[in-house]
Amino acid sequence: MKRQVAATILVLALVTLACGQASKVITDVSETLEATTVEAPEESKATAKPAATAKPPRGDSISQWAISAVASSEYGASDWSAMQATGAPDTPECGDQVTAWASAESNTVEWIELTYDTPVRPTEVNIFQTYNPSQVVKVELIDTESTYHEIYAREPELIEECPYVISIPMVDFDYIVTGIRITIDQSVLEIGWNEIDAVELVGVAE
Ligand SMILES: [Ca+2]
Repeated sequence: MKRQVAATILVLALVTLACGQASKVITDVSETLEATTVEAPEESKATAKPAATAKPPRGDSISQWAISAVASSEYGASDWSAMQATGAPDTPECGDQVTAWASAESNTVEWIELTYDTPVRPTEVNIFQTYNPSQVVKVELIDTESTYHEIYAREPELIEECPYVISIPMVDFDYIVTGIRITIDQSVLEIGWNEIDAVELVGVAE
C-alpha cells in the first residue's frame, strides 16, 4: 500500500514537473511572440508609406476672397465701391464704413458680382455684411460657362446681429465656379444700405 502511494506521489510529481516545463515553454513562446510583434508595426508602417502616396490625388479644399467685382451701382468710385467687397474682411466694426460695398441709393434693388482666381467645385459661400443685414434676397454661383445657378433665395429680414455672416453650405454641387452674384433688396425694410465687406468662396480645386 505504501509503495502504491509513493508511486502515485512520484507520478504526480513528474506530471507537475512536466506541466511546469510546458508552461515555461509556452511563456518563452509568448515572449518570443511579443518580441516579434513589437517590431512588426515599424515594418508595416514602412510599407504603408509608399501605398499612401500611391493613392489618386484628390483636390484640395481652398478658401478664397474675390479678386474683382462689379455692381449695379456704387456709392463712390473708391470708398464704398464694389472693389471694397473684394479681399478678406477689413471693416473693423458694424457701421456705415468706406471699406464695404454700398449702392448709390439706400432704398433700391441692387446686385454685385464677384470674381475669384481659382475655379472650384464649391462647398460653402460666406457673405460678410457690416451694415443693415440682411437684405440679401438672392445668391447665384457663376460657373465656367457663365451660367448662373441660384443657391439662396429669401425675403429681406431684420437681423439685429451686426456684423452678420450668411453661410450657405452646398452638398453635391456639380459645377465649377469662378464667380458669385448677390442681389439685395433695400426697398422693403426701409432701414438703409445693406453693406457687404467681403465674400468668401470655399471649394475643392479641380
Ligand atoms: Ca472690405
